[in-house]
Amino acid sequence: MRTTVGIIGGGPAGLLLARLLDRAGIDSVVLEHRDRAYVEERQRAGILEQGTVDALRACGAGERMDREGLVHHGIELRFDRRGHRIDFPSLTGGRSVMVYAQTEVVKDLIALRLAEGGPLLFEAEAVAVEGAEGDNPVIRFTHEGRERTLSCDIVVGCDGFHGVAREALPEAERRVYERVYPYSWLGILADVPPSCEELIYAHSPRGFALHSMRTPTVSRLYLQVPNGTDPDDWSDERIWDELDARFAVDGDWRLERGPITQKSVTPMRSWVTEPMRHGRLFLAGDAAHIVPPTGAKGLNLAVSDVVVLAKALEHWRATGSEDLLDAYSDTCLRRVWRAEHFSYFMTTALHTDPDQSPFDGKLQLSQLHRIADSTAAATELAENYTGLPIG
Ligand code: RFL
Ligand code: PHB
Repeated sequence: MRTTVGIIGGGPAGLLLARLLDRAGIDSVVLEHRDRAYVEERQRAGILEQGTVDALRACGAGERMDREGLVHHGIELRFDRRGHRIDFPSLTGGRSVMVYAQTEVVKDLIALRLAEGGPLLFEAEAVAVEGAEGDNPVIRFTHEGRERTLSCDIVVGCDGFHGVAREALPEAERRVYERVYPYSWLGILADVPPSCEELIYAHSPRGFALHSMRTPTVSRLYLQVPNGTDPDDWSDERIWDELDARFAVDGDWRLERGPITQKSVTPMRSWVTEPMRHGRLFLAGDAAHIVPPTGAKGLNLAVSDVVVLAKALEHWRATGSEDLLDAYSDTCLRRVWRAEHFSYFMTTALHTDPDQSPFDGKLQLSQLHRIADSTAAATELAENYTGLPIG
């Protein structure tokens, strides 16, 4: 097999890149390790930044999102038993976010690729990238029980945190930056209408909680739990009781309960590998960087990486110039590090570190009050949350 751009991974990064290349008339092949149902049902992100929404619309993948997605103009920060609303449009010159699940973005992009685009192979596992230093890199992969190779002009590793593409970057050239947090998230999906119109990020003496949503009838909620927590140790009743305790406010507010349909635990990590390119191999999305989910940035970073890369590839095909490809890693990393800082900030401001002192707890509350009381501090949060322009 031969193609111009070989894409490893059919998550949001790989699928969107393939769509952007289809639209630019550049052929590509997507290799996805898992089957279609697995990729379409994997529960993950829920918040799309303005730039992500714009990018999906611009490539013709925004039709169902515009019909079913929920536009949100703010979030609530809840602490000291009170809610404080952060209004995005007034603080950012009109920006907002969209609640539209990653599962739905992935379904839309897969449907478009299969209907209008080049090959997308499921259950095709890349095992190695070879020859990234030359003009003809090759992906070795297995599909339908056979070992195969895909020859490419360019290879893009969109294969997530556990992928193989970045192994092809020489050890001596790779730098890794990492922080692991001393807590995880227990996430649930529940068949109950959300108890709020906008997301609630709650700081409480018992730990962090987040109220999010998927649709007007499905709620998504998260609880900070210790690392190593087994979700089976948390009965449905225990989960609702703990959510109740962490969201408690003075005054009228009730958390509606309903049947829990999914439960899982996710560890929290910040992690960046640099550079995001080696020769003809490029990395995008979680293959190059991970953020803790508190800032809702992971999917949005995957989208901004591939928007930058698709433009650079288009420029290279049209002019033969590698200028934008050469700039790719630095262009992306600037945005990546901003999102890393914001995600770290949101995480450490809102979670209770098991080793934190009463002094640390007081500083956290002071920081949260500052955001609630100061337009400057709230603007800083709103600009980061709604996302910087891509490019
Ligand atoms: P993905 O989605 O991990 O996709 C990688 C794909 O590569 C495949 N793969 C391979 N294919 C072929 N050969 C191999 N050797 C392969 N190895 C792996 C995998 O099967 C998979 O299909 O990475 P991508 O595309 O970079 O997308 C990144 C996002 O998925 C991720 O950053 C977000 O989900 C993070 N995230 C959130 N991001 C947001 O922007 N907003 C949010 O609200 C948000 N909430 C979240 C999140 C992540 C969470 N978890 C579970 C980590 C909430 C949670 C709980
Ligand atoms: C989600 O809806 O899954 C979600 C929302 C906001 C976050 C993280 C996850 O910060």
